[in-house]
Amino acid sequence: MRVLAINDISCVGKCSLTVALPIISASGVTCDILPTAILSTHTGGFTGYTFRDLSEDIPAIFAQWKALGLQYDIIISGYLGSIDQIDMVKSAKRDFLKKGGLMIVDPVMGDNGALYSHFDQKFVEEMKGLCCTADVIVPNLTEACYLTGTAYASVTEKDYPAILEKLKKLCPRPSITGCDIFGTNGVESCVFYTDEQGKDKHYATEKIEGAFHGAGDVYASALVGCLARGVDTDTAVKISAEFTTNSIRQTKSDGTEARYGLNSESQMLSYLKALDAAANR
Ligand code: PXL
Repeated sequence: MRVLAINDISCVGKCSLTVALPIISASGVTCDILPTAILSTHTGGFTGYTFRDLSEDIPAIFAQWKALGLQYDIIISGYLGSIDQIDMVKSAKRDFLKKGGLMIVDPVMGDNGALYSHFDQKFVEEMKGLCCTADVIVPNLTEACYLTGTAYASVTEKDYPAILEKLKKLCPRPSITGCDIFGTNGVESCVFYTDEQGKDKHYATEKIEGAFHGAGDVYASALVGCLARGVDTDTAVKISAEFTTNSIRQTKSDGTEARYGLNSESQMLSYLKALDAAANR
């Protein structure tokens, strides 16, 4: 099983490839990478970071990979620095995804109701086009709102099913992370998702207060690991959501600054145990 992760390298801040590569590899599958840019830190909560766009290198990388005849079972794309890079992901799918392989798009664009620096409405429109080429998309609630033209500020929990329904116009198996619901146990954080039979479902974990950077990358990487090992969507969502919540809890108890990313390292073993049990069922 061979996975290609397309994302940036943020040297500091535990997100994108520094999260995807360890988690997907530890899941027990080959993870090759295509770095889209190299930044000294990620762009959320830091200033003065360096940003080297690697777009120029990508045609030659693809040419060599074609000569090698590389083909992937799963391609996952994450942070993309420009509209050109969105086109580059589309061409990676055409040239390197096996017939019947899985295309997963994490439409990284924003959080907490706002777009990250460098992104605008034109980028959102192009990202919608990329989502249309995917089998699975994993936006957070902010990104789901931008992709569906929903006003984030007025969203309540009653709206989540309708947002999921709208996302299905882009892609058959969307999931939305970070959806707060107010149940009998207090506030819970939910993933709303569509399974491989087209049924809409949700899975709730404990809500831990705070804005934790890189949570979406941990969730998406764990989901890829599970799907790559043949785990069904329900179990993959459950394992990935629990791993992410455990990592958030660890980060909070360690007291590290949220912008430095999730301390998921110490939670990896329990993720892998859950994955192994599900994959070998
Ligand atoms: O975690 C998402 C992400 C990935 N890569 C870069 C980012 C962000 C979010 O801010 O800035 C460079």
